[in-house]
Amino acid sequence: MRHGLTVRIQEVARLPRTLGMLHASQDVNPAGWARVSFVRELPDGRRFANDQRGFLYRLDDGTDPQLYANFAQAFPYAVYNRLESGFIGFDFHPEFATNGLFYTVHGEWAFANPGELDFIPPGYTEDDVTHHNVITEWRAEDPSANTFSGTRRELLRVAHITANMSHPFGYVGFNPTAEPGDEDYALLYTSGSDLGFSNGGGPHGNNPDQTQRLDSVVTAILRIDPRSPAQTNGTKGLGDYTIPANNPFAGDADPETLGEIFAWGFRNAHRLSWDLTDGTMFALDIGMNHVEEVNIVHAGGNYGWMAREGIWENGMIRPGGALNQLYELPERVRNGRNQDEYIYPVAMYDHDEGRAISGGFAYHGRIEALRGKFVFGDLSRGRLFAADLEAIKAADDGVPSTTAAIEEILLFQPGPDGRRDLVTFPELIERANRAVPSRADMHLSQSRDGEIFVTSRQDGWIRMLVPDDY
Ligand SMILES: [Ca+2]
Repeated sequence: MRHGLTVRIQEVARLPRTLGMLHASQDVNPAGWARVSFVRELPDGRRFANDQRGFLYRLDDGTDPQLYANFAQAFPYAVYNRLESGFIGFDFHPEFATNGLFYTVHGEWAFANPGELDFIPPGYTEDDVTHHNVITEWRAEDPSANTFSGTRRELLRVAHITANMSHPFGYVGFNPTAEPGDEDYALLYTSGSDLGFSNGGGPHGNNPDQTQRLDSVVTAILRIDPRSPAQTNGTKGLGDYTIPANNPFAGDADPETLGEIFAWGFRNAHRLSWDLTDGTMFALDIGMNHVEEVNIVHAGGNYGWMAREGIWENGMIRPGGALNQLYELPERVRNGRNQDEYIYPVAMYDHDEGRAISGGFAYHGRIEALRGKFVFGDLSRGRLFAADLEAIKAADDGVPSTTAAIEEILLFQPGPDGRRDLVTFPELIERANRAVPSRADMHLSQSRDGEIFVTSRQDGWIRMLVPDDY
């Protein structure tokens, strides 16, 4: 891996301390100051961030956190003891300023839960359900108000079957490049997650039969029109939303395919993003024991899990095989002479370099060194990487063996006498928390003008990558 890039990182805001708020047994990281996972900005310039322990903050002047909505209070069954848990993610409707709509995703305990499930993975019953995955629409009475007051409506509730709430629904978001009148405008995307049917534990984990099927939301990125069919007169999905008529399986007249599926075959594509210049859609997919993936998403595409991991066959689909095994593809498939039914990653790295891929964005902002690159990171180790966007897009060629090269982004802070003091992301967390973090828990978000926020679920800080002379 090349080590040529050095970029300045700058503190922007720290969310309020919620350490100790939950009982230690119900908190995946009791030592964390606050658990930030998303920063989102509105067209009017307002900035928001979440603490997964259950709070949505607005950041006045971009830096001063003030409580906007108490999510924890609204959802008494929410689970907080997994990495992706609590108040996992949120996004605002592109017309939030007038309609007051925003969307959240979270997980709940199934025990004594009165919620009505819209979908149980094939072959299971209510008795097998351990957790619920829930997507909610909120409507602010006054979108310009400083604190939320309004109503909410449940869009979708999907059963989790494995013992742990591993790889739950972990993302909601809108394509920021879609304009009114575009096919993609105001359609809500979800993560593509295997709901733990890989290593989620219990008697129903390690189950390849729950993947590679179109009659299930497991592993699929969904694309929905969040409006109720009562409002649109369109086709109802599994939950209280409308199936977009242009979705790849919406008009196939096949009752065995779900119309809300946009693309499928992901293990845990927990972050999606769009190149703000040309609308290319990316999915960052966390691998099993070996390969972390950057994918370019095409409607109707099958990205391989649990049959493929990176550009290898995963051993789990072989008789007597295991999740941690990889097998070389036949040479004629690897070099693209004979294409199979899967779409392969455009960039990847293995577990010598990291453990779990974080978010990633096509960068066209103010930092010269990063312009024209795809910037992403490793969630667990807190390393930042880049690959040339041109190479990433060229690798979207149907040939598994062609992928873009990756280089590491080193971070610095200005020292005395104009010195550049190199610092790692885990070191920044250690300084903030005065303790060595067990993991970086690093997430990336993007500002409306294309700059990159770097946050941590360990220290509650929101930082930004900034130009040298910031
Ligand atoms: Ca390729």
